Amino acid sequence: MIDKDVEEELNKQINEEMYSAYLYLSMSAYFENIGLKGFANWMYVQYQEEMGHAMKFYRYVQERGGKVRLYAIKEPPHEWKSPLDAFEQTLKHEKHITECINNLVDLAEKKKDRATFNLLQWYIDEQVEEEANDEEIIAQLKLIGDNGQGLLMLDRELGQRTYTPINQG
Ligand code: OFO
Repeated sequence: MIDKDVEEELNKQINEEMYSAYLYLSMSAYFENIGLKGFANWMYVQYQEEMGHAMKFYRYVQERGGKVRLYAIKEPPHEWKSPLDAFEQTLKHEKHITECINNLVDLAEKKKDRATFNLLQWYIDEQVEEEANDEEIIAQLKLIGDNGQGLLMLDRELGQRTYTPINQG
């Protein structure tokens, strides 16, 4: 049986991941509306990944004999100043998620919950990758500046991203 405090924090994290999915789906719509279909694709894949993150926690809580609680998802923004602004907000959000995961690791350690600690290692690696991806795109967008041709080239590249379902345990 899972510790009640751990269960509660994992349920809150399911909500954080669902909000991440909502945020990136909103960004996907924004990019599509401004004619950047490749960026929209990239964000749509990110939305799918976030749903995978939420469901991995969901499955885990159930498997440990806990109770999943689905809290209300807050409304994400629906407009950004520019593609660079959207990706800077994405990185800021991912840093917040990294902090949430680190807090969960601290709690699992405090409670000597080794199974949860083990699960969280996957999320730690995932956060390193996500922050690196966002930083790379931010650097490219800064180099591109006002160059429309460069933006369209990056749009084509981001249009290649495909979703690989994650193992939900
Ligand atoms: Fe973007 O990693 Fe989950 O939230």
